[in-house]
Amino acid sequence: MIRFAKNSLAVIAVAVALSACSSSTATPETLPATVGLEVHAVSGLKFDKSAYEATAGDIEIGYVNEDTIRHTLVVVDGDTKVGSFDLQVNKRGATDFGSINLPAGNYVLLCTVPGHQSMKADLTVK
Ligand SMILES: [Cu+2]
Repeated sequence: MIRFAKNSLAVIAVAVALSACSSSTATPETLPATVGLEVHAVSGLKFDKSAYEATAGDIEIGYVNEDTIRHTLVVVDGDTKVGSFDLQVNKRGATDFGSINLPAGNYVLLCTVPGHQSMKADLTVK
């Protein structure tokens, strides 16, 4: 009985490892359901959209890397980075997420990796 259980776990572990491996090349890791705003870094040093929208208050932002190199994500208000919010995704399929509290207003999303100035998008919070 114990041996059977161990074997079952091993089979499950292999299945999970295989599915995790295949998903990393095709679909990104899943983000928590609490994520209200999803931003993707795509090839060509850009985000998947040039403008995003969110609802004022605590905003859970998820970041997905569809590119092959490292990218970060910060929120800027005017010239000032907002709080300590700083997401980082190191390789294709990597995800990161975090919460930031924003009052209504117009913000900018940026990637802070040197040379990635083109990774810039508007964030309108209503
Ligand atoms: Cu970048």
